[in-house]
Amino acid sequence: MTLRTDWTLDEVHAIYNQPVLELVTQAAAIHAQTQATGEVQVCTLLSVKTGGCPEDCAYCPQAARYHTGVQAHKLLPDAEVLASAQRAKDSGSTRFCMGAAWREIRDNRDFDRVLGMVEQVNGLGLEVCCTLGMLNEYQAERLKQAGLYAYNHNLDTSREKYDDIITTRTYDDRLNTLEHVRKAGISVCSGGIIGLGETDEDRIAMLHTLATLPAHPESVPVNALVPVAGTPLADQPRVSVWEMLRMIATARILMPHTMVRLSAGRQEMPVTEQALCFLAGANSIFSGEKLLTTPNPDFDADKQMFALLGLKPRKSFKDVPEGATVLGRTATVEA
Ligand code: SAM
Ligand code: DTB
Ligand code: SF4
Repeated sequence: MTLRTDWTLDEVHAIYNQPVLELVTQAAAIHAQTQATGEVQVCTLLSVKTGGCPEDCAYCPQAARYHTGVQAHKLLPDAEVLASAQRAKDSGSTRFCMGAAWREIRDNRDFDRVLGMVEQVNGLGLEVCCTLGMLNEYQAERLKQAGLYAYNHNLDTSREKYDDIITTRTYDDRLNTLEHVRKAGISVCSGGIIGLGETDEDRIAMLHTLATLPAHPESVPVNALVPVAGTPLADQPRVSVWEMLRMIATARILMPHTMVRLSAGRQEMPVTEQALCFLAGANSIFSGEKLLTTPNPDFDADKQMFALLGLKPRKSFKDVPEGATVLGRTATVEA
């Protein structure tokens, strides 16, 4: 299937606004053509540095300016991070993503320590991902050298809606970071959140921006807002499964080879709703009892769901040719 990065806004509009079951059917067909249906990537998150963030992201429990009761802590000790990565691996996770409540990476001792963590987690045979805020080309290069596989940096919403949600940085800052990640040869993970009070037009515009980047992100997380008391968005109504389905299915149609991740919001979703999301083309989840600071289904719950739905976990480094050596290790390691 040819990958298109020249989608027009009108085309995205037409795809997104189809009757929902037709949209899901179309996405399911593309999913079957381009992906191993029945395989779901299992990723685990760890907040290595929590809270006290200077940014004003209206959804975020870790922004210092909101009083959310999140217990802030400094960068975790290496041993704690490594033990957590080992637990994730033992529970069947293949990607481990370390998050820090930073506005941007600074060239300091904490960054040096994160580079060491990346190296150690990579040594466990896990795909290592980080989400550390904005970065420059040189920092991206250092992460790559340390063995980083993917970097998560979300657009979050449309350019038009952005200023209502975050004022402490711009949409172009976000896009520049993605460019630095791409340039360093790191796998790009970028998506957004729905339920922030945005319109369908905003959702369409965000998907259009992602699908018309110079290359599609290798993974696109679709988060449902987890409303957290103390944040400006605490009283937002929860998004419905129909809204998630439209986002996931449209992302699948626009970016057929991308991993589409059913991300935040699963804790509140019955298995029947999650099943529809897999049908619509989602093929990745976060598993483990916590996302960064909020609850998430644990490994056992997800194992039961996989058994019920006949899903199996995707192997790590699958998008790398079999036998190729990546960062000093041979691809297609343990499932
Ligand atoms: N500080 C870094 C940054 O902003 O890029 C990395 C961590 S930040 C918490 C990572 C992403 O988590 C955000 O871009 C946002 O998409 C998502 N997120 C944060 N709070 C959320 C919430 N309450 N509900 C859903 N997603 C959320
Ligand atoms: C992403 O798109 N979602 C994850 C991950 N990337 C970093 C984070 C979700 C955070 C939800 C709120 C919390 O647990 O603090
Ligand atoms: Fe800070 Fe990231 Fe939360 Fe924004 S989303 S407040 S940058 S931790």
